[in-house]
Amino acid sequence: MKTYQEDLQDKFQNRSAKIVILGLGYVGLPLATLFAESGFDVTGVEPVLSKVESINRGESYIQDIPSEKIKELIQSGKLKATNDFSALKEADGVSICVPTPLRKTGDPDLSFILVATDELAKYIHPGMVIVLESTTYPGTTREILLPKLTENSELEVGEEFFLAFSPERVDPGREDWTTYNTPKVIGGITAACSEIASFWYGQALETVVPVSSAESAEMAKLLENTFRMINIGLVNEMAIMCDRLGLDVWEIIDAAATKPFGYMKFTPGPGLGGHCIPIDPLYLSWKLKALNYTARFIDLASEINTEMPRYVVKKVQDALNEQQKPLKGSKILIIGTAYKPDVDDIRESPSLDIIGLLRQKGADLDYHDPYIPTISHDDWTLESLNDIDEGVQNADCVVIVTDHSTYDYEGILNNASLIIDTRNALGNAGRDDPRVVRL
Ligand code: SAJ
Repeated sequence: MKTYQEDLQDKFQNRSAKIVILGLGYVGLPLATLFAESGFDVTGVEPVLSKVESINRGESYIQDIPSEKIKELIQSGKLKATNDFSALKEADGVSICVPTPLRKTGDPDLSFILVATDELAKYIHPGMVIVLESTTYPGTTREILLPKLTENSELEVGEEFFLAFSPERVDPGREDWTTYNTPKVIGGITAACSEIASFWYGQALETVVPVSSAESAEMAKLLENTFRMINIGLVNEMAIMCDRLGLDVWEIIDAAATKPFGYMKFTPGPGLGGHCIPIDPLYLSWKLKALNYTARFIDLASEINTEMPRYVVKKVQDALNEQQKPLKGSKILIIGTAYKPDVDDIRESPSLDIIGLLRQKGADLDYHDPYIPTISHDDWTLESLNDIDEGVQNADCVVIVTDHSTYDYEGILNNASLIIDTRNALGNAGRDDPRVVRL
């Protein structure tokens, strides 16, 4: 008589295992297509009906996944989408890829994980592997998911069902490192959980990195993104210090980056955007606060990064002041509003704070972003300008907030009367031009 683990191993090996992905966002959809391409029957459970219908029509809404790939997998029957959680009834392998944002209070918002887990608890059965991918604080898998999954089922974890954590490492817009070839860390509640979850993912991903526990996998992800957030905070503070010293932070960063070892280049900016880097570390500091420990590096970096939009607005105010122009009533054009170059995502983007602050000070605002046609935030709504050249010519001050690669920076420089370049997008041409102020 085979154990459940052995039976699952066979099903993963011969592709008869049924896969369900909870959440078809920038993590879940690429993962679903990868498992489907590797031969599994995959069902994506997505609560937003318009997304379900889009997938079933063979249309992708995720930048990194072409519609042709979705269409092919839908037509082959390998992939389908639904908003009905009962698809879990037949599932052998389940990946949970739901958002883990922050509440307004700054505390972790696990509501999406709780909904997914409650639905899973209805359909859990012997011989099921469940992998949580959503970034969260160490202990979530064991302390939150495990009790909910066993309270009514009395199933034995590591024997009858298997539970693990595997951090998503999707970098939206990146083409060199994809869901397939980015090494995947996986840690289970028990050794058997690590083994079977790693075996499953190893059927579709290039490299799987098993670790000893779910907590190790949860913490590895937080280390990765906290590392990033703190180093960005450091380099933002370097920009502030260089400004005080009258030094060119961009030249200094480039000089430091010539060191071939022991250094990693980060660049200052108008603040920290995206749904990962500004948020993930706060899950860690929140957890440690509950253990009476203050994660000082995280708190300080978060404070500096959060202050950068205000720092940029002061640069705008001071530069207009030099031209005897009050900020109030001045025409300001924000160039680039997405949270980073060449993506169509505006979540947590510093442009939102910069626009809000400039509006509060009475500036007459426009923005241009080819990826972001309209922005509704707090109490304001703006549409992207169509004609950037006209916008640049009419503006008293242009603020480059996101340096999309599609912009004609030479043209912007030639047509503008004043530019605040928060990304050094103009390079040395900006350094030598009196109309350009850099961070
Ligand atoms: N930023 C800076 N200076 C830098 C780097 C980034 O100001 O030197 C800003 C960006 O403009 C952006 C924010 O920080 O507003 C986040 O940038 P990011 O490059 O970290 O981009 P993300 O948020 O897409 O980060 C993703 C992360 N992926 C996941 O969390 C799954 C991260 O782990 C990756 O390391 C990162 O992509 C990457 O390598 O690009």
